[in-house]
Amino acid sequence: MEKELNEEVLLPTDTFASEIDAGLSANPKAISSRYFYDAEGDRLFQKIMQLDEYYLSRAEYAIFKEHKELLLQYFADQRTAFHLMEFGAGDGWKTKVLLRHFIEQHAKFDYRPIDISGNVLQELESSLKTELPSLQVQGMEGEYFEVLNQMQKTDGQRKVVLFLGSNIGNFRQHQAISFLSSLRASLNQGDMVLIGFDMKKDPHVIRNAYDDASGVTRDFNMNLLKRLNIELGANFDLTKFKHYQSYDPQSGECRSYLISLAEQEVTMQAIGVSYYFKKWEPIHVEISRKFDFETINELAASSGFGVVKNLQDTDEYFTDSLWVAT
Ligand code: AVI
Repeated sequence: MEKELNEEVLLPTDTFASEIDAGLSANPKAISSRYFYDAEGDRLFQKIMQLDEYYLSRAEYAIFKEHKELLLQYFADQRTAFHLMEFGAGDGWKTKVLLRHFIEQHAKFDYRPIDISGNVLQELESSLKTELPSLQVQGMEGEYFEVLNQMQKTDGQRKVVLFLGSNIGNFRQHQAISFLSSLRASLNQGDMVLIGFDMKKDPHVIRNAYDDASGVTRDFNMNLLKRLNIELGANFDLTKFKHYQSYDPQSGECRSYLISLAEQEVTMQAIGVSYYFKKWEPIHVEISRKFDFETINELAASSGFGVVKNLQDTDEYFTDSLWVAT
């Protein structure tokens, strides 16, 4: 049954409502994947990361286990003190491999996870307090670049920024270049970034990762419609949409769609608008790009970085690429 609307729900005060409206009024229809992540979306994404089919997190974890010594050598070149910053750290499962090793080696660093959610930061900080009590942690709430820009003004210490999990794959090439160029503008020459890239591979392996047998990824995508029902007073009938995944091995684009199973009209009370769907009409909801070294080099060069080292897992499924700001 649909959640009853309250007054708060009906107020389209943010860009959320207007972006959804623009996306559903467009042809073809599209909604940004950043709207997946309400509390339920966060919970489902945690579940995805534990799926057998979703190899990405395990591959990056294996890279950190294997190469933590080397990473510390690069990060703390000549035993320089550094700030280890992380964009969107989540529960820090992978990063803790590095943090633990750096502490054991008495590296001079502090850890500064950056997130727009104060709750995420609090949970991470409290788990770190228990697991790594001697670690200096300073969670920084806010937009990524705002936080970095503030630090640039006050602090000359080297920064190393982690952007893991192939989050970069959720951007198109021009968006990725613009994001990375903004990142570069917030850094000083010699600062470093470590970026996780999911690589092109057997297309079946990729498709399975985004269309798992137990249907968690389907629920993750469908949750977007639930979110619109709850927060914007929409009346999506979830039985009239299905999740569909495609992968194009040439472009490396893995795409997620929600497909309308019937001709139908959906109304969104928060904006007082109805949207018409043809039978089989898709809403494009996510792009998860897969990379090769050529594209990684092009991204670095176009955004003001030089590639220092590419680290891979033994299957060569995933690359953590270490760049320096030039
Ligand atoms: C967050 N991002 C890197 C994930 C990905 O692989 O594109 C989101 C995701 N979507 C479906 N499964 C996982």
